[in-house]
Amino acid sequence: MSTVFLHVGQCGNQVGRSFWKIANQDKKAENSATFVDAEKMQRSVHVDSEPKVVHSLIANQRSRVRKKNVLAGKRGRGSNWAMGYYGLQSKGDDTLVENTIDAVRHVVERCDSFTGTVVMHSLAGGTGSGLGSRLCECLRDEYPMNYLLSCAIAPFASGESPLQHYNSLLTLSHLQRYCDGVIVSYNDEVLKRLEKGTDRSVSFEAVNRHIAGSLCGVFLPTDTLLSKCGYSSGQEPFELLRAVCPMPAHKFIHLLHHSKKKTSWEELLKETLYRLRRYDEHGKLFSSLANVMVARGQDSSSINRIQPKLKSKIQTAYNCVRWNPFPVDVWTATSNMTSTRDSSSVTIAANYGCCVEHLDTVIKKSKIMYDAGAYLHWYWRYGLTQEMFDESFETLQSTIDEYQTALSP
Ligand SMILES: Nc1nc2c(ncn2[C@@H]2O[C@H](COP(=O)(O)OP(=O)(O)OP(=O)(O)O)[C@@H](O)[C@H]2O)c(=O)[nH]1
Ligand SMILES: [Mg+2]
Repeated sequence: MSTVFLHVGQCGNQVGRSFWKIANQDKKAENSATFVDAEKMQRSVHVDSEPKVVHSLIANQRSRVRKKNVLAGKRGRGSNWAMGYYGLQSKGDDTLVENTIDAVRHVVERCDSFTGTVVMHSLAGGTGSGLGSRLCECLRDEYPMNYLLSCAIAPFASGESPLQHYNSLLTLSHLQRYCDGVIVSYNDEVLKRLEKGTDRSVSFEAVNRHIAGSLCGVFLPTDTLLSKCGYSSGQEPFELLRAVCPMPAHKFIHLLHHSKKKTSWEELLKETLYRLRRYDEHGKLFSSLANVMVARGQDSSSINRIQPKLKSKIQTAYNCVRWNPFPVDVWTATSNMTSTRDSSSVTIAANYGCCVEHLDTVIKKSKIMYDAGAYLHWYWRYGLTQEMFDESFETLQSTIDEYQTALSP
């Protein structure tokens, strides 16, 4: 089973670079048709509206990216969702969508069995958000029976761009409509975690390594899902959806990842859960619909003995809903490439209530600007209509309502 990875915009490609650095070191991933083709080249497509970042991916001789899977436009989309979604018709940059879908099609044709697409992109950049949304829409249309999973990066809350709330609103509502699952990584949350215990400033590269480590934590092959003959059939990215998305309308997945050298699994889990945000800003406990814990490290098979204890700790920390009789699944892998040598890692994927807080903030901040008519002319100029904006507000609000019903005790 094979997956195609699509990296969109600067952020999607930079996080992608860190992701592949880890994935390409994992022996099981290297031999799994999920990630690479018969010639060991990545099953990945890289697109940006400007050339610098994507072209640097193939500058390296040992790069496993196929040159024809790298697509670049002529100029960036100015942090404007509408410009990314509709493209620059008059500037000869209008073929980016078609060319990207063509490139994905060629990668799909090289797969014996194509399972689905993983899209990595930011929620705030014009390309990552607008072109990312458009590509998800086209992929759903082109491959209606295959999985579509978005890995989206949420911007820092303290204003990077005045358009970031609109862009997040429009993108999140598109992802809710067209994707089967949406893993949201929050730049603020990752930065805060990495800053703890250090007085040095944390680089974007370190943030990307952490995000990539958590994605690899759940995507790389596990021993739990190996076939009987010991071959990885590569179910992980989409088996995750089966495990943590018990209802089709509840698609938002949160990742918590921690690694350490030489420690017991109980201790590692304790330290991981210590990093979990359990309460919202009003002091109300978040809840979770379903979780998967992936433990990676040499003696991970020893976990079987203590599984019930670990599951119970996760169930309590995440305040899992009562109606789900199996709210925690555990997968293990003996190899751990997500961090330094000899370390073990725990990654927990959860369909967690913190997404409601994020969606609610995006709606509220966008609504204040929208009602004042602020910055809207930038969106009308590139073809966005008022109906699309109104639909996006409605889609996100009904997502929140559905979550609140499912999460209520
Ligand atoms: N974690 C992480 N976030 C990034 C990175 N680069 C940009 N971002 C975030 O992504 C958002 C900006 O998106 P970009 O990916 O730079 O923009 P783009 O998709 O290329 O779109 P345009 O440049 O507007 O055409 C901001 O919220 C940044 O904080 C990165 O390498 N890592
Ligand atoms: Mg850019």
